[in-house]
Amino acid sequence: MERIVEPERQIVFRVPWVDDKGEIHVNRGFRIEFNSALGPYKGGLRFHPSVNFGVIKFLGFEQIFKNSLTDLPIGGAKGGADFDPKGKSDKEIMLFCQSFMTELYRHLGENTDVPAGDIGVGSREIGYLFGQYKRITNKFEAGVITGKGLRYGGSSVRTEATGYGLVFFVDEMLKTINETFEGKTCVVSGSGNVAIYTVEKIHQLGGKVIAVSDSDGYIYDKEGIDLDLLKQLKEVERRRIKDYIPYHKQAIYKPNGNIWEIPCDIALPCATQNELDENDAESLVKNGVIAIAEGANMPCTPAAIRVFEKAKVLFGPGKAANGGGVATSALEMEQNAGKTRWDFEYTENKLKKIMQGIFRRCSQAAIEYGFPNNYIVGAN
Ligand code: NDP
Ligand code: 2IT
Repeated sequence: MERIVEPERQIVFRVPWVDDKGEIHVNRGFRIEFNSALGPYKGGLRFHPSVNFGVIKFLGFEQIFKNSLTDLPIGGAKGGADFDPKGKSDKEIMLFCQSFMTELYRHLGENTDVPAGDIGVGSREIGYLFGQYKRITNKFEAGVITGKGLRYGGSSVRTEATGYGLVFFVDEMLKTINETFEGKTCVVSGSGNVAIYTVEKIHQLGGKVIAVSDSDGYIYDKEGIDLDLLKQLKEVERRRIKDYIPYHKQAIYKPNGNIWEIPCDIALPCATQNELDENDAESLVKNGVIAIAEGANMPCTPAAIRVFEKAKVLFGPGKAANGGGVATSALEMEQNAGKTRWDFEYTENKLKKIMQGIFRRCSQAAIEYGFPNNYIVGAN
């Protein structure tokens, strides 16, 4: 315990950048290289104003165990900055990413430390970060960062991986009670990368997602979320979730609304930490929820988890259920090392097998230690 709770290395640095008006700003950058027992440090970068040492540390600590559960050769890390990407122009984002990498590059390497995305960091940011690494080092070292664009070393399915993987994991949990996604009503919080591809896979498997959210509120669409519109609004136009409403008369927007009050069979928190508390858990249980799984990192508070445990509903902890993202990052590293590219179907199949493996390991460990069906104990 003493050795694992102490990060191997903690890096904190200044990130100065110039906005479109010519004003200089200074943000704080972090990289916590927590553990390299199993492979190079691996984990995402988060750009969000709430980022501080504590946030990056808990994420990095979780990442050690998540990565080891995938059974792939990756150590644990996390990083980011207290930078707020909201409302910034492409140029401002680019200048920030370049400045961030101008300091971070010296700590990275395909066999040393390999970042990826997280909240506020998607393929646009990864592209700027990778480009700056390439300029400074004069090396096309593709395996130094994952989540790259498909034309310069990215892996197919990486964009979809966390959401798809989450749904594959839940599908395995449902099998234990002879259930499937077919006909199930689902609520997914957030409307970013993880949420969008969670919705996509649920719809492919015959379930219906009736609500998604952002930090301003949620939308409820009894007809089921219009996925093409959601992608257009969030991925292409970078707009807010309330902008869904003018396109669908039956949909309702609740500013500051609590998404967990909506009755559903399956609840999947996919936004951020501590977004589902004890009261939320009680209302989900009262409304007959059968399964909850964490797409986000630690979205359920400890008190909420106790409510789910008491009610004996299926619960998939994040370090197991959302491991599909980092697992597919490891597949991207494997393709980069082999200078090769796999197609979508092949890669998705690999992801599905990895998620089934994670589930099996959690399930078997839970039995072995006398807590059958407790996937938290199993994962830990
Ligand atoms: P995105 O930036 O793509 O989306 C984040 C979503 O969560 C947005 O809808 C955002 O709303 C909402 N959100 C973020 N912070 C808050 C907050 N403080 N309060 C309320 N809502 C918030 O990030 P991802 O989808 O990539 O990440 C979502 C979660 O999944 C995170 O916990 C992340 O650590 C985890 N995760 C991500 C993986 C990945 O591969 N991307 C892998 C495994 C886990 P708004 O736009 O209003 O901020
Ligand atoms: O929390 C996570 O697992 C991620 N943000 C993905 C990390 C990665 O290296 O792909």
